[in-house]
Amino acid sequence: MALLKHHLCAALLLMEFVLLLAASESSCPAYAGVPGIPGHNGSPGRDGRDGFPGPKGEKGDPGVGAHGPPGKIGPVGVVGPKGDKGNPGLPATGVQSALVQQLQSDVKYLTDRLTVVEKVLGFQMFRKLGQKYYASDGLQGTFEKAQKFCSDAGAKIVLPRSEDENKVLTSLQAALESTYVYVGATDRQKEGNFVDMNGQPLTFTNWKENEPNNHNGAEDCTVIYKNGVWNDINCSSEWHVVCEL
Ligand code: MFB
Ligand code: CA
Repeated sequence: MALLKHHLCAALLLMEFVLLLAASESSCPAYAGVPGIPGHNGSPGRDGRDGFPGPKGEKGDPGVGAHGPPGKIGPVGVVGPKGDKGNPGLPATGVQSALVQQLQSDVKYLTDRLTVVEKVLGFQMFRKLGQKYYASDGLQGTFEKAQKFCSDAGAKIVLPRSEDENKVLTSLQAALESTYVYVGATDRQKEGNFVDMNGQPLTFTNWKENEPNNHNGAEDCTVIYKNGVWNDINCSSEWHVVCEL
């Protein structure tokens, strides 16, 4: 069936072609055929050439440009007149007063500690124990020289008040490679009654056996031997100086 159709179409096309060919070559009038189906739009043409420049437009409104970078800081102004005195503050409450007092106490403590630390940093070596520092520059001298050296440094001559403090002092003594270090205990006021530099009784001692013995009747000062025991000594002999802060 399909083959028959195919042959029929082909015959019709051939017939149309023959008719058209005859119409174009003969004199008989050709009748306008039935208009064909409109063809598809052709492809767009090439761009035209640029037109002539148009007339100048009217002036535009002023633009709003982006703000430029900030300018340089101007010169310092003249100091204005002193302002009026402010109104008196409200009376502090009990809590505020207590807080202010605590803060004042804390500031004083920290200031005092800072003063001590700055003094300690002026020495070549030191040991810290609790709130105390034992410090030395390795100086040797008489008891008087030792006392003045420490006083000039804002300190006092060392005096251990416990077994622990005694051990810390001997550790510093080892670092100094020192045999004897002066300590702040004398019986210059009353023979045999050793007191501290404020004239107060000693709360801790570590006398060597058979000491103090006031050897030759001329030993009113005190030194600590490198093993930690104490001995009364002549105040004019020269030994290492350690200060206490
Ligand atoms: C004495 C001592 C004295 C002197 C003397 C050289 O001990 O008590 O202070 O150190 O030695 C034996
Ligand atoms: Ca002695």
